[in-house]
Amino acid sequence: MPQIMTEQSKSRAFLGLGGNLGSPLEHFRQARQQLAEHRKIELLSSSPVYQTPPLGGPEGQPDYLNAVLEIQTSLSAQNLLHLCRQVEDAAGRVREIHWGPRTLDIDLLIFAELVTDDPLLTLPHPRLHLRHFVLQPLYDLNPQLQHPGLNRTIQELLTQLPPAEGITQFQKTW
Ligand code: A4P
Ligand code: MG
Repeated sequence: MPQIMTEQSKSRAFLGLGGNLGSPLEHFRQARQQLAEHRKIELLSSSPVYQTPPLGGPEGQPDYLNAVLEIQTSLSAQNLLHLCRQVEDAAGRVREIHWGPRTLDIDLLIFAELVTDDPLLTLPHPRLHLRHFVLQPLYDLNPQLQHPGLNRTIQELLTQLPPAEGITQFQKTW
């Protein structure tokens, strides 16, 4: 009897990691491991980790670490966001102040070619094209990647921004 194909199609996605409380690099490592262990996720690559000055939020919050993961997944975008929320919670994330300090934030930056403006899940991430701390690690992974909404490459978006201030590479591999 012919085998019925049940495998769902896979999407490539880019996840932004950010954190500035506790040991963000440890939280990044744990998050990556938890995601990679999920049976519907395959980890493709990890960008270098950058140390970045805080954008917005309360005065005097510590610098952030930021990085990007590239994955392939058969999860839907909603289910992936839900999983990321669980991974944030496992890192002790507490939501108090808007853009306030956090142990771990995971944003869905790009999910396949999906473009949505749902406030619960906006894709691509609505601020990604404005932020060095997102574009630089995305550029490291794939400068020719197309932003599905703006139809520009990551390289084009990065060169449109004013020069980055205060962003340094913290660790190339982790
Ligand atoms: N949400 C909608 N679309 C998405 C998406 N594509 N990915 C909703 C993730 N979440 C998305 O998220 C708030 C709401 O966004 C959720 O209900 C989710 O359904 P949150 O993680 O609870 O809160 P947040 O991260 O504080 O809010 P927000 O507005 O997403 O903040 P951002 O844009 O992530 O910015 N400075 C530096 N240097 N580095 C940073 O990483 N991060 C922020 C937070 C500010 N300044 C920073 C950094
Ligand atoms: Mg967030």
